[in-house]
Amino acid sequence: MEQSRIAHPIGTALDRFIKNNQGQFQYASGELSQLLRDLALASKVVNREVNKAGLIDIMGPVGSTNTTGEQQQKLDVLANIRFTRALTKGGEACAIISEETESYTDLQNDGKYVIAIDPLDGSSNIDVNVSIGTIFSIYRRKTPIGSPITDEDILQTGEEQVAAGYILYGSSTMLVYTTGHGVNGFTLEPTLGEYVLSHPDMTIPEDGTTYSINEGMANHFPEQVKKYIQYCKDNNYRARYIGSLVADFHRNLLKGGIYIYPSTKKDPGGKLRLMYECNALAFLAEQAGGAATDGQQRILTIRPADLHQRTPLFIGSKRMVERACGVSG
Ligand code: AHM
Ligand code: MG
Repeated sequence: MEQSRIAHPIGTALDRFIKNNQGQFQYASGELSQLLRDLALASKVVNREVNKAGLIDIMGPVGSTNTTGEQQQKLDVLANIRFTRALTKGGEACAIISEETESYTDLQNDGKYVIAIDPLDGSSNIDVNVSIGTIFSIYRRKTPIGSPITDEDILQTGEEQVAAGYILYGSSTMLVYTTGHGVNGFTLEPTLGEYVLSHPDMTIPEDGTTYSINEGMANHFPEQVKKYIQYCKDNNYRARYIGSLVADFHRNLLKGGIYIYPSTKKDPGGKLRLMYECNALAFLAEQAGGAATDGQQRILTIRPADLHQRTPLFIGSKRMVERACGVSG
């Protein structure tokens, strides 16, 4: 039987919140809680590095390229190391799928969870002091412990996530996550080094007037998307595009709005990655009362064929997503 939600006052520390809500989780073990704590701890270390990036020589490209041919930034690499280390030490995760590694990492332990992570998303913003984020998805492993990890464990659909979230390194640092029982946001109190509950039970407005899209590419968008952008303009909507998915998503979650990265002539399959960028945000969006699709189907129902698979993304306020996809209006 599902445990009823415990009301928590603003200011509750993340650790306490996780502990008190442990019973909501159907597997009723402390392991998921520990996993969330490991991710939170690693994010504090990454946050420290992000914040001092201007002071020491860790900015700029590291010289290698990642799996999708983009140049890796030093902070991307560092963030990947920090999260991988925390998850390895923690022992609850048996495998990690990361934007920064070609194949998944088999941690060769008895962990029950598979993590998909974009350790530092918004790489073009790292060098220019603009908000960036970490995105994570948590799955149960499917195969028995002790047997080799297989595609069945790795290539799960978004619907199979047991928890997901992001960390936004912005004007303040926030951790927002869901375990399928609503969405809660925590702000890092820098002097205490603690995440405290600041945004309980987050819901996204059903409709909004802000649209976020890289409009410079409009000539290459599908007709339906061009039509929707025109609709936004005709209705004097606000255009807001940071170019950091977590930051754009977070603003729209709080205020109402839509983020679109459609297919383009250059990237017919879209640009964003299903497994470690879109699925987590889609889970959060739906939990907050919003929607996330690829234009036709719910993001969470797409069966990945590849770790680094891309997808178009329409995400945010429900009415806006429906209209942008031509379902209404
Ligand atoms: P990245 O994984 O290389 O950082 O790319 C993902 C980012 C998203 O955060 C952002 O919304 C999008 O790419 C911006 O792309 P563009 O510069 O094409 O508008
Ligand atoms: Mg990314």
